[in-house]
Amino acid sequence: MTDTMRVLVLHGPNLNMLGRRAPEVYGSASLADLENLCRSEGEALGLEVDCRQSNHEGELVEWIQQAGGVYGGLVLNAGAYTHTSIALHDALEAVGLPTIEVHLSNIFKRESFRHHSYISPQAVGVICGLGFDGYRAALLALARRLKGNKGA
Ligand code: CA2
Repeated sequence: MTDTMRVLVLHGPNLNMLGRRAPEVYGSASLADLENLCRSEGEALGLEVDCRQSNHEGELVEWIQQAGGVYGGLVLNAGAYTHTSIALHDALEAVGLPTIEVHLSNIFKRESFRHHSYISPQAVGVICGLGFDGYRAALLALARRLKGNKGA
């Protein structure tokens, strides 16, 4: 498979806790369930999907930097770093890969500090509030884009 049809799904801090706490906000399925869904949805779309999670900002920065030339695109749920991290913004700008920002919850229905994202200006699109379906939509959009269809 060419690098263009590889997608890296990145999860930021605390998303390893999915399914263990706060099911009313994030659902009851685990991060492993979500990663399995991403891999199988990706396969159906002709994508090879790798998934990683970190609680450390610098590690996420390094993974984004290293994704250049290896992956065709990124799906990024940066967790709370979404709202704080200029470093992630700059890493996305530097790598230049098409990135779809995803949030499980509708960040605009929540506290005002979640309404601003440092990721969005670097993303081709943003999806929030759809739970796991947001990842399905992100992978579909990336697959279509990587195959040369930019949105029609
Ligand atoms: O809705 C999302 O996907 C978020 O990116 C999740 C982040 C939050 O800081 C963002 O504002 C929106 C938090 C992830 C924490 O995940 C947990 C899962 C289970 C239990 C506790 C935390």
